[in-house]
Amino acid sequence: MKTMNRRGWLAGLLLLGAATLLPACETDDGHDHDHGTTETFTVTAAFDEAAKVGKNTMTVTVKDSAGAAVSGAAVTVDPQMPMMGHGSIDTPVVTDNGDGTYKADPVTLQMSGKWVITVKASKGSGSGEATVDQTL
Ligand SMILES: [Cu+2]
Repeated sequence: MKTMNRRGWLAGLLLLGAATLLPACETDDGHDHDHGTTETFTVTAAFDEAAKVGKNTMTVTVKDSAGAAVSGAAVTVDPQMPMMGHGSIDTPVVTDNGDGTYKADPVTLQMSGKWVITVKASKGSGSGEATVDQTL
């Protein structure tokens, strides 16, 4: 009798454990069917006006693999002069326009020569990157 009761109690405990674990698994599966995979965003970037030595602005566009605009992404713009091994004196501030485009300001290219601007965007499991070559 005692053994039966203990087994019953243990079985109940196991069921309780399974019941509490199950909803978490279902929520996780239902939330993201591509769990563990990544999506590639298409990232494009262009200067708003002809690039010059000094402060510029750029507009970045982010689209998902279906071509839909991606707003709310984390976007970074990093101008570098690879031949000289230095970057910009300013870190561009990126503002979300809310329509899949982002404004980067200032994109400061403080000297003439070859610049490579690396633009990265990520949101959730998606990410993308673009580089813009600009010689001044
Ligand atoms: Cu330089």
